[in-house]
This record gives sequence, C-alpha cells and structure tokens, in this order.
Amino acid sequence: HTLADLDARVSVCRACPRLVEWRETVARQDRRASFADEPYWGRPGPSFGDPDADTLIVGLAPAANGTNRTGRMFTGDASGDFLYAALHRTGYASQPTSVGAGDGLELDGIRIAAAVRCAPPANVPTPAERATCATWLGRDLELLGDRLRVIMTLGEIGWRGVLAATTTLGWVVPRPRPRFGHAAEATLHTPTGHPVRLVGCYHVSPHNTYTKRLTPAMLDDVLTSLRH
Ligand code: DU
Ligand code: SF4
Repeated sequence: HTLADLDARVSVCRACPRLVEWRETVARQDRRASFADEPYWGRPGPSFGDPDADTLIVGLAPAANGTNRTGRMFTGDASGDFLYAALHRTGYASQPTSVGAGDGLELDGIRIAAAVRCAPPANVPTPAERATCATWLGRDLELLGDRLRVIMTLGEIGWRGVLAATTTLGWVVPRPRPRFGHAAEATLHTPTGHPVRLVGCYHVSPHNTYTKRLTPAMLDDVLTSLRH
C-alpha cells in the first residue's frame, strides 16, 4: 500500500457512529452561513503534504467548517491560516495560504495528519474515538517508514495519539510516558531501533493564538527546531 491508497481508504471510514453523524449533518444541513452554497467534503480528513516527508505534524481533529468543508488538513479556518503562514515563513510551504484542492499548495518535507480524522462536536472527541482513529495514524507512521525523523504535535490530544499509535506498533516509548508541553521533547524508537524525535507545540487554535499563549514567533521557533 502507498500513502495515496491510505488517503483513499481513510476518506471512507465510518468506524465512529457519533462522528459520522456529526460530519455528515454539518455538511448536509448545518453549514456556516458564509459557506451555505459551497460543497462540503463531509468525510474524514486524509493526511496532506509531501509523500517523502521526514517530518509529520499531528493536529487534533478537523473543524466542522474547516477540513470537514475543504477536505484538506488545517484548511479553511483560522487555525489553518495561522499554521500555513508559519509553514511558509519557515520554508516548508510553497505559499502562505491553504484554500483547498487546486490552489497549488505544496509542502516540502512535511506531512500533516490528525489524531482524529473526523470533525467532533465541540472539537472534543471521546476517548473511544481517539483510540479507534489512532489506527489510521499508525498506518501513516508505518508508510512513512524509516524516512521519518520528527513528529511534532499541535496540542496534547495529538501527543497522546502519537504515543498510543506508536505503542501499538511496538515502538519503544520512554517510561514514564513523556508529558506534553510547548517545546517538550522526547525520543521514540521504532522496532528496528530507528530514533524519532517527538516535539510538542501548543495548538494553533484561536483560543491560544488570540490570547498570545502561542505567538507566530513561538511557532516559527518550534518549526525551525525540527530541522536540527
Ligand atoms: O497528486 P500528488 O502529486 O500526489 O499530490 C497530492 C497533493 O499532495 C497535492 O495537492 C499537493 C500535495 N503535495 C505536497 O504538498 N508536497 C509534495 O511534495 C507532493 C504533493
Ligand atoms: Fe474513522 Fe477516524 Fe473518522 Fe472514527 S474518527 S470514523 S476512526 S476516520
């Protein structure tokens, strides 16, 4: 299987009934007024970016009117605008904005995934939904293989999703389990002994960016540190 096969398969997943209902209801009848006439994706969000990436960014979950509308990770909402501007400033993205399919955006060296691929009500997935979707994250990790050097998570849900997925895959995860924090770091090892850095970053949600808990400079610093 290739990453393109994986993207196709995750796009039709229906494993979490509550999230299937929510993603489809928003897409069908609860669109934000400003997007009322637009087509909505209404499905799980596949990962996006460079298939030869050595760096994986892991977010929380699609926004109901963001990725759930555009079908691309972090695309179509304020969180994504903040993230892609930073990826462009730090040389990972070909342009500072992500609008959706056909806009010409390419990422270089980076792939973006999420701990949960379907938009959850109030942006809060249940523990069972997180556990179920960790399987898809694990498949992304397996397909990136030994090219993968760094995983950066935006927020604690992503951090925990990575620890769950890698533990299931038989990676060596430090004990006690590393704790999430902004610029927190740990080293995981794949079953073949290949080291992978895990780096934490506060999530790019408006809750964090409007209050300046996460500033553009803080995000740029973490992104730049991924290259070291
Ligand atoms: O069709 P494709 O070349 O595999 O690209 C699919 C999708 O992935 C495209 O919308 C751009 C993105 N992408 C990227 O961001 N960086 C790459 O190096 C290659 C593809
Ligand atoms: Fe499938 Fe993940 Fe969506 Fe659940 S959240 S339905 S596991 S893609």
